[in-house]
Amino acid sequence: MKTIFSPDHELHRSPGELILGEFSEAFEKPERAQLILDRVEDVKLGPVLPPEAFSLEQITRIHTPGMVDCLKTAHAEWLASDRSGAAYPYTWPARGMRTDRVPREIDGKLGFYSFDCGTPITATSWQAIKSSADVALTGAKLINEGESAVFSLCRPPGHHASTSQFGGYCFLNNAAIATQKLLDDGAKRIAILDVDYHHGNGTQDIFYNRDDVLFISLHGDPDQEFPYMLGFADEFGLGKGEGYNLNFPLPWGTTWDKWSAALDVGLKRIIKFSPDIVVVSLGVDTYKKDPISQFKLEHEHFSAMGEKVKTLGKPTLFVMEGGYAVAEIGINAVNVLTGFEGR
Ligand code: SP5
Ligand code: ZN
Repeated sequence: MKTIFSPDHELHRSPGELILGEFSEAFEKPERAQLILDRVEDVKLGPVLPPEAFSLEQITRIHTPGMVDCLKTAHAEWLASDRSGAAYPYTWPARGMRTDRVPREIDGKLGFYSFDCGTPITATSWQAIKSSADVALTGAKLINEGESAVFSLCRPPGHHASTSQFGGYCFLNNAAIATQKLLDDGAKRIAILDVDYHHGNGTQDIFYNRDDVLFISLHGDPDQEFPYMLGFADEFGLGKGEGYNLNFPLPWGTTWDKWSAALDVGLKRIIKFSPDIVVVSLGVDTYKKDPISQFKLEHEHFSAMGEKVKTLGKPTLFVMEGGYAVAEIGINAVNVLTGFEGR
């Protein structure tokens, strides 16, 4: 299958994040995408193509113009307020506070448009963020043109980003943006299968009241794991979206047996939905050696995962999300794709 990739991802490099009370090296780093690309080339997955540049209108189909503008201008405003380094939010609208007005000052604005402090914006981040969305959109375009499967090697990732808040290493929701384009170009129903270790809170929220997008997510139980405040089993969707959201929160230590049993239930729901296209939010932080995660999947399980997704028999867009066991990230991510291809 074709891979879409842009070296622009290197323009986003987080200087660090708060982990266990310490400011530590960021887990979400450029080497991740490079090592996945190396593996794509090693196994000869197929041609590697650059993304096309899409208009911002395709992005504001999902995200608010205010949020997009913040991502674009935050770092310049940060510097203009006599700061240096990357722009980090540090305060957020808490219960009882106003969310009907956008703060004017940069610290307020960063808090308004984000939900954590692990997702800093550097001087060149926007170019990487925009390219990552273009990588997903180009994948969507190729699916529309008849490809049966495409790998959008996105970085930075996207599934934590909602319509108006970035966080969890994510700025724009690449999978949601691609999904909306597929619908805009004629698809009637899309299923998003999110296999990242973390709940795709942004994607869920974006499509929560819609019945044209089925969102299925397998992830660390939010009682134990980031993002803590969404991703429970009783979240089924709202309004006409009721019944089109399905979460499988799983405990620390989950092995392939339990994980794949949940996947099988999710796949059955997808079959019943009968989507035109499947979008996979492909995180490989379920790997047993992932430094921030607690599932126990092994290399061969990623191949088996791809084989199972293939049984749906639908055009499939794979959108890269998380995975932080950097040395083995290429094997794990590409095993899903070669498993899908039956090789
Ligand atoms: C796209 C994606 O996978 N985002 C994940 C964001 C997770 N951010 C919170 C990380 C918390 C790490 N917990 C500490 C474990 C250190 N051993
Ligand atoms: Zn993750």
